[in-house]
Amino acid sequence: MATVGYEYSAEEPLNREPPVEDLVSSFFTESDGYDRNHGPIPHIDASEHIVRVDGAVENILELSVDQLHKDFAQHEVKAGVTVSDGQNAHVAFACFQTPCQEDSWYGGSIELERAMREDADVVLALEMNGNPLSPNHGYPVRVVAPGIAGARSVKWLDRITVQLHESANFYQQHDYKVLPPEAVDGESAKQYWHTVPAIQDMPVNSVVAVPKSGDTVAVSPDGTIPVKGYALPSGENGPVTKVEVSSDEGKTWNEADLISHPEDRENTKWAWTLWRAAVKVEPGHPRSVWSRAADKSGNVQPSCPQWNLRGVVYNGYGEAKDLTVV
Ligand SMILES: Nc1nc2c(c(=O)[nH]1)N[C@H]1C(S)=C(S)[C@@H](COP(=O)(O)O)O[C@H]1N2
Ligand SMILES: [Mo]
Repeated sequence: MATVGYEYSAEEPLNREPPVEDLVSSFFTESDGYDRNHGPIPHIDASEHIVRVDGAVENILELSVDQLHKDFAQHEVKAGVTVSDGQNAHVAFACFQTPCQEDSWYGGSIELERAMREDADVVLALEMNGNPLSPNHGYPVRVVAPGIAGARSVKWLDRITVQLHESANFYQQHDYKVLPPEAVDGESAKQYWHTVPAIQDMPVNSVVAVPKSGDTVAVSPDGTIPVKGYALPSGENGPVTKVEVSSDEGKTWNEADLISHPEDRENTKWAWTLWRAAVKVEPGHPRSVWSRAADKSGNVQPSCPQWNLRGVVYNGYGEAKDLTVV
C-alpha cells in the first residue's frame, strides 16, 4: 500500500452526479461529474502499489501496477484457482486504503464463475477512455464488473481473494440488498440482512431526461413534444432492444429511436442506449411522459417495483410529470 494523501472524509465522501440532460447530450459522458464513494479518495503512488491475489489459489501473486500493464491478460490463469465446480466460490475484491462510513475498509465480491468467464468482461481497469484512471475513479487500478451493481467494482484495489463465501464487508452484507417490505428501519432490517442475497446483476431500466418534471414545453406544429433519455439492459442481457414512450399514462406506447455507440454499433452488450422520441401531447397541465425499456432477453421494466428500505435496484418506468404543455 502506498497512499500519499487523502481527499474528503469518511463522514462526508464525494458523491455527485451531473444534470441528467448533460448525461444524455452525448454517448460518451464528457463531464467527469459522476462519483460514488463510501470513504475518502486516496492518492496512491502507482510505482509502489501492489495487488495481492490470494485465497484458494496455487500461487499467491503480488502484482505491481507495471506488471498489470505489461501482461495482465495472463495473470488470472497463472494464479491457478484451486476450487472445483459446484463449490459456489466467490472472488472478493478489497481496498484497505481508507476507512469508510460503515466499515474500516471497502470490499465486495462476485461469483468466481462470472469473474473467470471471458464473455463476462470482468476486468482490472488501469485506464478510462484512453487515459490513466483519475484518483476519484480508482487510480492506479480498479475492478470493472459490467452488468453488476457498481458497488462490486472496487476502486484502489489492494487484494483479490478466491474464497468459498462472499465478501464479509459491510457493503456486501448490510447494504446493497433488496430487503423485504417488512424491514422499515435500521432496527427491523437487522433480522433480514442475512436472509436476502447481495445485489449482483442490475435490472433493465430507463430514464426520461428531457423534459424534466415541472417543465413547460412548447408543442410542435405536428402536435408532438421532443423526449430524450437513456436506457440500460439487465445484467448480461444487453443490448437494450426497445424503448417505448407513453404520454397517456400507459394506455398507448410509441417506440423511441435508439442511439447506440457511434463507431462500434455491434459492440453494445454492456453499453447504455440513448433514445429519443416525438410524442403527441394535448396542450394543458398536468401532463406526463413515461418510458419503459426492454433488453435482448425480453426483460421489460415494471411500472413500479416493490418498495425496499434502501431504495435499491428501483427500475419503475421513467417519468417526467407535472408538465405544462403550451
Ligand atoms: N474502494 C472503494 N471502491 C468503491 C467504492 C468505495 O466507496 N470505495 N464505491 C463503490 C460504489 S457504491 C460504486 S457505485 C462505484 C462508483 O464508481 P465511480 O465513482 O468511479 O463511478 O465504485 C465502487 N467502488
Ligand atoms: Mo453504488
